Amino acid sequence: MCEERARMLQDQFAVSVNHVHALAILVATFHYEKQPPALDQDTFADYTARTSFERPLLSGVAYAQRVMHADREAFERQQGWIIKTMKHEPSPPQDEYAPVIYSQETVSYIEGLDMMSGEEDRENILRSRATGKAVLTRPFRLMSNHLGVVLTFPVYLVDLPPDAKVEDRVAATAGYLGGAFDVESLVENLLRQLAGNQELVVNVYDVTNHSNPLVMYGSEVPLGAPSPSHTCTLDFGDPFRNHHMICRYRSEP
Ligand code: WA2
Repeated sequence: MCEERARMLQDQFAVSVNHVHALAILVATFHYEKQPPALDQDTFADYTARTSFERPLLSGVAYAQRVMHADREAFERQQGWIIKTMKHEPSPPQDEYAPVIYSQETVSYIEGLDMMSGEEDRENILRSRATGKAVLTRPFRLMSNHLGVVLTFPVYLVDLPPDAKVEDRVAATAGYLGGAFDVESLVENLLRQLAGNQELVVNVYDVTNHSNPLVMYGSEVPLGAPSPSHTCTLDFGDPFRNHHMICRYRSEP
């Protein structure tokens, strides 16, 4: 029963990641490879709303553009708003910023915010552009106040070979396409649909640091409790992170 739940969660995670990958290509194609850009907030909001069924575990997706400090004034003048921090204060001067310019309506509250102003989001942005791959944060409280993780794909201005050097990747970075896995509410919905759900307690942990497992889903039973349990490994597609699921019966049958 644990294995079945782990596979189901992993599969829904994988299809969501694949679709965010396609959205990163959509931004590269229509925002950067067309002159003038053939994408705007309304089009992005409409397309992401109509394709949200493809991303069952994501509460919303957004695109944050890379803005260097020297270009900040021109960017703000062109946009008609100023870059704010994730605490909703005007951003103090930084070397560079990652303000959200396109967002799905479900996460419209991150519009205009510098995603580099949050520790977890910032680390994700830096790791995604250095590797060219999809990356995940550790579990943390999202701005929705739900426990979850953020997924980030880099968008580059030019096509890069798979073995491109980190400095070339950073130099070619246009922005970041990402979304929030609202694990707390969307995984709850997923597991509720399964038979025998009342008897089984499911917990998911980020075990990247083995001596400090982080709860990603559930909290009712502490890790290492003496009752019999089953552990399944999960692969969410970021080789830097390790996850597993622990299932146990609520009470002895
Ligand atoms: N999206 C939604 N809610 C959040 C969040 C986030 N990040 N961070 C904290 N709460 C646009 O990596 C780029 C999305 C970040 C992408």
